[in-house]
Amino acid sequence: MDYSKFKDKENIELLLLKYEFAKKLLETELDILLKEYEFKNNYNPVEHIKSRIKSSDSVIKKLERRGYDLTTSNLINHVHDMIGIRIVCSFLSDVKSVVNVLKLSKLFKIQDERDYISNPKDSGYISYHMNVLVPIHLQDNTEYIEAEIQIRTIAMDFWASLDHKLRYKTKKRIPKELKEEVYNFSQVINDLDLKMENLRKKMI
Ligand code: 0O2
Repeated sequence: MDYSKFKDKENIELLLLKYEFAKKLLETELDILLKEYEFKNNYNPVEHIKSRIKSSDSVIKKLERRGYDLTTSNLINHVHDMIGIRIVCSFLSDVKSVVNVLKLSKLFKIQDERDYISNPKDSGYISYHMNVLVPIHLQDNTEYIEAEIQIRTIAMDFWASLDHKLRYKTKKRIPKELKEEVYNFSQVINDLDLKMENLRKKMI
């Protein structure tokens, strides 16, 4: 992590520590909520979970791209996914179940939800995003640290990962036909998710 370009770099170490604390708390909370769900329903809707703290390179690129000075307060206010958790589910209906389970949490507050499943992005990106505030109890005060949880199916994850590699962050201008092609593949993915969901309904 290289934050030497930050104007107030002396503040960054403590801030990063707080993100680490919040990430640990959130991971444990998700583990509890999802294991309890599995126990009660005798079914695990989750294929896998990935979590990360955003790299300094990505933070700097994001702030610069949006025209913000490199300061810790801009990082707190404008980088909403310093903590990123991705929950990858098997079927479409599992995404809904997981979202509903997360809404039961008494640990974090939901700050914002973006349903890119009902309303996919123009790129074709499909996923469910939930931004939450995780309380961390420090010696003298309680602070609320933001995290972004992305919930999606394996098919959505497949498309998003390849899209990310292919073009999402490239500086090159991508021809309209290629953008359309990537978009069309997301429709194929969406169709596949619906077909798998129907199949599942017939089988259980
Ligand atoms: P990275 O490298 O994945 O971390 P915000 O983060 O809320 O300030 P934004 O873009 O308005 O900014 O929020 P949004 O749309 O919820 O997107 C946040 C994240 O969703 C992105 O983080 C990506 O991970 C993912 N995402 C959004 N749109 C696309 C897309 O078209 N293709 C792919 N593959 N992923 C997308 P970052 O920080 O941009 O990137």
